[in-house]
Parts: sequence; structure tokens; C-alpha cells
Amino acid sequence: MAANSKFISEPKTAAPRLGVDKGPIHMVEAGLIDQITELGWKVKFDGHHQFEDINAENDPPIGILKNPRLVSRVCEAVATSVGDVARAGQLPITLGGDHSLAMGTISGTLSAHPEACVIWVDAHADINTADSTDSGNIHGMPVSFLIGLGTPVAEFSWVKPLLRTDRIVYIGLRDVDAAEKRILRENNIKAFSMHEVDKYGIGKVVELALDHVNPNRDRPIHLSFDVDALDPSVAPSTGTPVRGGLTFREGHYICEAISETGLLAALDLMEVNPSLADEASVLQTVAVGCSLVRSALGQYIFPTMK
Ligand code: Z70
Ligand code: MN
Ligand code: MN
Ligand code: MN
Repeated sequence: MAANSKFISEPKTAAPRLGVDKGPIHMVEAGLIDQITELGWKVKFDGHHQFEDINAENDPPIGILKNPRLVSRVCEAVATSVGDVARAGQLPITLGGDHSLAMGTISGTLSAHPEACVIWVDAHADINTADSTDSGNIHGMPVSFLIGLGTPVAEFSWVKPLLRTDRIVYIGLRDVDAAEKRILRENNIKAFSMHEVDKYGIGKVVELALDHVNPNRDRPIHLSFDVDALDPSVAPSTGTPVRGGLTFREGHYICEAISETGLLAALDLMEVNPSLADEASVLQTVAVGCSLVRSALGQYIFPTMK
């Protein structure tokens, strides 16, 4: 790792389903900061991003996009924070929260590391455009904004289309809208769905994913991990659980393998939603979220192995 220092930002956005903004604080209260300090990192905790002046009354839909001003303002603030931290040679970690936040985190990463690639681990492709979305949920759209697909939305004009279609790769997909499948195909965007995870095994899938976006293993990596990529039996407390997901080990393997490259430049751990389940499920999901972050930060490396 370039710098033995990191930054945790803990943004709140208004997801259409309330509660996803409470995920981050649960992970911090579960001891995540101490846990990564224990791994040898120097941690700076930035706290929450809150915009309580924007509410349902003054944030009506734009087209069918829900909570557009709130999502845009939070993401823009997160882009600035993540960009500043990344430019300082540190590793920004963003805990969410709604996955729309990745518009901010990836914008920040690319402002600091234009050559960076993105590994997007998710049950969903989150690549609907303003034209193709059926739900109006912006968490189903961040990738299209980052690439610059579809009709531009003025509210999000600060998002620069800096992400190249050959610098993002998906792992874990299994709930992709028909319009999204078309977008992926037309733009030649590489995706390893659960079908490929079953067929090749997670070790091969991560290797192929890295070969695609990072053939020489020289580009900084932004890992955007939606906890709903994991099977609901592993991570039940999330907004849109979809059965048939990654096992506990497959999820951790992805984080470990990326850690092992030494190229991790930014990490998102998103969609932990403690309001959606019983207490045991919340504790389990929060614990898994913390564990994934630790794996991405090198927990698996035993001194005798290096
Ligand atoms: C669906 C849509 C979804 C979560 C994305 C999005 C589904 N394709 N769920 N992220 N948590 O509404 O565009
Ligand atoms: Mn969401
Ligand atoms: Mn997502
Ligand atoms: Mn998802």
C-alpha cells in the first residue's frame, strides 16, 4: 500500500426506503475503526454527510427520479471528500448508505486517479439511465451517470462522464432489468454474473475481471461493494435482497484478492440497512460488512506468508 493511512466517510442520503442511512453508524459502533486500526492502518474518521435542509417538500421528483436534489448534493460533497483524500495519497473508505453514493465516490477517485478502474460487486448493475429507469430510484442508475449514458439530467451536471466502459467490471449480478442488459450489451461492458461464478469459481472470475480492467496490474482499483451481492442468508439486512448470491467466502475472496494486488485506491461498502430486519439479522449483516472491509485492507495476510 502506498500510504498507511485512510479516511472513512459516512454519508447519509435519502433512499426511497428509509433506514439505509443508518447502516454506516452501526458498522462504526460495531468497532470497525478499531478493527482497521488493529490491522496497522492510521484511520481518520470524517463523520456523516448530512443535508437536513433538503426534505421531501423541497425535493420533488425530476421526471420520475426520486429525491434528486438530496442525492445530488450528498454525492457531490462525497466526490469532493473522496477526491481530496485520494489526492493526498490516502485510501478513502465510504460506508453507505444508498449505492447512488458511488456517483460521488467514483467521481472523487477518478478526479485523483484518472486511470483508475472500477470493480462493481452487486446483485444489480445499477446502470439504468434517466430514460430507462422504471423505478426512478437513483441507486439503480449511478453507473450510467459516471459513463455518461442517456439523456443528461441538469441536476447531475457536476458528474463528469470520466468512467470508460472498459474500466468497469461487474461481479455477482443476478437481478438486471431488460433495459440494463441491453445497455451492457450495446456498450460492451464486462459482467461476471452468478452464472460465471458457478461455472468458473470465484478465483478464476476475479482473475478474469482483473485481466479485463487491469491487464498489467498497474491501475488503481476502486472497489464498490454492494452488500446485496452476498446471498441473503449471509447479509439479510439490505434493501433489495436477491437469492442465489455470493457465499460468505466468495465475497471475502474478492476483497482479499483485490487487497493482494496492492492497488486498492478506494473502497465503498454500501446498502447495509439495519431497519429492514430483526436484530440478529442486523448484527449479522453489520458484522459481515465490517469483515469485508477488513479483508479488503489486508486482514488475511499472515506475517509468515509475506
Ligand atoms: C433496479 C432499478 C436495485 C438496489 C439497485 C434497481 C435495483 N434495477 N436495488 N440497487 N439496492 O430500480 O433501477
Ligand atoms: Mn439503495
Ligand atoms: Mn448497488
Ligand atoms: Mn444491489
